[in-house]
Amino acid sequence: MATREIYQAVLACDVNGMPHKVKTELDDGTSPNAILKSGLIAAMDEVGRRFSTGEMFLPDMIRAAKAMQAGVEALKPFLTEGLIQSAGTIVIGTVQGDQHDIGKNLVKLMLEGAGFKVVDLGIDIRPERFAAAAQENAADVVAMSTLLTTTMPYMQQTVSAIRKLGLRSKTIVGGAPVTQAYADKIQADGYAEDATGAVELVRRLMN
Ligand code: B1M
Repeated sequence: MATREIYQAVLACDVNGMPHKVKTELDDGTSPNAILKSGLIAAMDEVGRRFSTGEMFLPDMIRAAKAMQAGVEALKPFLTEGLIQSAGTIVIGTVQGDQHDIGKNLVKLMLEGAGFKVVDLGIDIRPERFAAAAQENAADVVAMSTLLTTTMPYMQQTVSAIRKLGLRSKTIVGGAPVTQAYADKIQADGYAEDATGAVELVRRLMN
């Protein structure tokens, strides 16, 4: 597999070596998407598996995440399609109680690359804060990410907080434990499985 070195570098938590490895892989002709999917994301799935089985502990998971982030940073100029015009405003964040932000940052990056203005609230965002930011920025879409099953209910509370203010912002949800069925259940306007899907979904909702 062409992306094997990148995959191994995440598992080895090689933060410093990552930018060079990504550059070498790109120079060899591997596509940025392949590096992202079969290298970086596949390795983080393996990190998660090892964490669940006790083969890897929290400090290692943090270092592996830093290596992944270094990889995403190096790929950034190649993942974006180029900013042309503001196609709309998106407020994005990771929901209350959740500190995972790698996936959320990828979604943000792809949306920016597709020409949207993205207001990134960060992590651990309370429902009222999402709603207030949607109002302040006249957001077309509010995008929520979560990786923890325990924090999924805050998505529902955020949808309610936005509706309570009578805003016209659409709501979208995503993250590993989230499904289309869950999005339907909490009456969010959409669900996307990955960052590319999020861009397609936002484009669809804004038409
Ligand atoms: Co955490 N963690 N973690 N963790 N962590 C998971 C999620 C877990 C599945 C690991 C496991 O047990 N196998 C598990 C959750 C179990 C559950 O709830 N079912 C877990 C746990 C338990 C925890 C802690 C509770 C551990 C502890 O303290 N004992 C703790 C929670 C802290 C908190 O948030 N309150 C914790 C902490 C951490 C770190 C800080 C060490 C680190 C995060 C660092 C960071 O984000 N800056 C971390 C990591 C790295 C992971 C794993 C290994 C990898 C996550 C990741 O970045 N994946 C993860 C296991 C796994 O997912 N395999 C795990 C790569 C990323 C690109 O994918 O985020 O899924 P992902 O994003 C995807 C899609 O989901 C989608 O697009 C992206 C790809 O294109 N997507 C969206 C995401 N958001 C979207 C929004 C959209 C649309 C699509 O529209 C709005």
